[in-house]
Amino acid sequence: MAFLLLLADIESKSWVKQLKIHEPQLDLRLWPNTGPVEEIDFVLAWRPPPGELARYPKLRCIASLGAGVDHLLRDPDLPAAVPVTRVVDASMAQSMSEYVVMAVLNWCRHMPRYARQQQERRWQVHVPRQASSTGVGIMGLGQLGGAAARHLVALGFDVAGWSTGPKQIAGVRSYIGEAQLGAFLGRTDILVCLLPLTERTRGILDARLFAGVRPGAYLINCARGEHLQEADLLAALDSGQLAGACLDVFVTEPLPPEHPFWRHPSITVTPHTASLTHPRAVVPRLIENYRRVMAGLAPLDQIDRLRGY
Ligand code: OXD
Repeated sequence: MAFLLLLADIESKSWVKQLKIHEPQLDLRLWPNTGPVEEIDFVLAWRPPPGELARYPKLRCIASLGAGVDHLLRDPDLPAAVPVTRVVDASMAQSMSEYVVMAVLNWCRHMPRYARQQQERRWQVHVPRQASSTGVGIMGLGQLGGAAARHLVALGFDVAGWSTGPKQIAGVRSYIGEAQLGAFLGRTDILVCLLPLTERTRGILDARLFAGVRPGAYLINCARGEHLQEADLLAALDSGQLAGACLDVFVTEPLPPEHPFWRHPSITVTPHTASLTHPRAVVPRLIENYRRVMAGLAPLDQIDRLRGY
């Protein structure tokens, strides 16, 4: 009945501490020191090497350490019959909303320009963009996108969302599927990507999409780097169709020093920090799931593998 912590590029110390607080008897193994593989029942994973999870023959649950599960589903050898769960946590939704609100307000209040002006000691006023006449379009209205949309509505923005199915969020106009994508983009001044990464959404932030938004629009991507066609963003910025972008996620992380995004005057880069998973917040639910699985019950927060999230 062992619990494996398999974190490829994350510090494990605070996870171990919280797991031990909430389940003192836990037989906790720290990858790669797994002990006999047939003893592992439950794994909490972040970016495991492909093929690794197929090595545990008695696995009963694979828990993603984040809200996203693309880092698990891209493994062709992921054991087919083992349930996969993701983190569903109010503090992550709050944190993501704060990031999106920060980026939206930064743009509306011209903060990237003022940062440049400060370097030059230049005093020049730019008229703030008004919330009520700024169309914010959120792609993905799940737990994170829905929370961000509510915060922006509360600030008075003209908010719409685009998703695969209809969503009812007060004050948010809902657009559905490919058929309504054009109408959704056509009213968008600030495009926010909070989609899950699936085969259908990979590369979705491309030239065609950028051509559909209002001229001079702003892009905020805090989903996955693979949603974005990087060359198409650079071209849209060059042509002026997009006026700027705030990016938290990248195809290659850490973003390589030679990458053009670092030095681009219209791009703000943050290091995948929009919404971090806090062990203290999410370990109680993980332990609840561990106990459920050990008792022969289905875990909570399971994803649908066919849908991809
Ligand atoms: C997540 C992330 O998936 O932080 O939670 O990227």
